Amino acid sequence: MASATYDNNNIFAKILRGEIPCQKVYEDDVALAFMDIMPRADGHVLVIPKAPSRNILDADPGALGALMARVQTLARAVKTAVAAEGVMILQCNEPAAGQTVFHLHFHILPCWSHVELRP
Ligand code: DGP
Repeated sequence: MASATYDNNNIFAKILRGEIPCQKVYEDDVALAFMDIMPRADGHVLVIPKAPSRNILDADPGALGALMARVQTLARAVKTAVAAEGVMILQCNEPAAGQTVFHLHFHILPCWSHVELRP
């Protein structure tokens, strides 16, 4: 159930429309992936659906399945690309949970046992 309406002027909607540049790493008909502008780790990538969803709470379950397949593929690729020991998938819903951009997104965060995530 939607917790709030989708705002077409959020930053990721503008990136999808090409109004704001991004460092793109992957794109297909379902998803766009690009480097996070405030990386919490080397290789921090964001994966967003092309379809408008505020967050996971209002996303279509079928569309989520297709999106998660992209997240898995990209997580594997990022882990290999930066020679990470592990990878964290982070996804926040609503301000109380740390969401700051209100278009559904998954963080792909490469991890190393000796390196802490940046705040
Ligand atoms: P969250 O707090 O989960 O809503 O994560 C939002 C992320 O989006 C945060 O890590 C910073 C990133 N971000 C915000 N604005 C931009 C932008 O204009 N470009 C890119 N590439 N990332 C952005």
